[in-house]
Amino acid sequence: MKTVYLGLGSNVGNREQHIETALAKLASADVRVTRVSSVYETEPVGFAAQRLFLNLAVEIETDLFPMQLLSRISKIEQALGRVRTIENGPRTLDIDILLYGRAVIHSFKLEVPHPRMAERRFVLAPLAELAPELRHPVTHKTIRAMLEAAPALSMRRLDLKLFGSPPMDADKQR
Ligand code: GSY
Repeated sequence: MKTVYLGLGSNVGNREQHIETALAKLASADVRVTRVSSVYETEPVGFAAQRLFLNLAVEIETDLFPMQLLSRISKIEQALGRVRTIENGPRTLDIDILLYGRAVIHSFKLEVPHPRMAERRFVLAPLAELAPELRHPVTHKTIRAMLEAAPALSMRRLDLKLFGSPPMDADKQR
């Protein structure tokens, strides 16, 4: 069983609903959604002329191998109507594998840890809620330290309840 961290983002249509649906689809016999961060509304990075994103991080436990998990995630993105048009452009829902245990993967289809996570405050702020002391398996920096070093970004934490009662039940917080 591996502990995996995912980053989710949406900036098209009903963003909250897309995230709710994705979380519901993700939870399955072989994927246990263990913790969900707060949701942040964030300034778009990469392609500025688009709507603000909602971003969050999710911790799951799974026996799926990385490529199996990627395939599961791609199906969820497609079910939510994701079409890749503009590079770094708007998306109904994007799910990135940020960390898969301590695995380091460089394949044509998948890179883990996510290669751009160090530059992305919209990834690190929610992830730091779940796992501030977790270390990046290559740089060995903690997520907290990565967040402190990340470029500034306009963002605010929303008071949203997703997937039951997140941000997580107090007894599940570490
Ligand atoms: O996979 C990342 C998609 N994305 C985002 C995002 O999720 N949030 C923000 N704020 N900017 C982004 N730019 C890209 S690409």
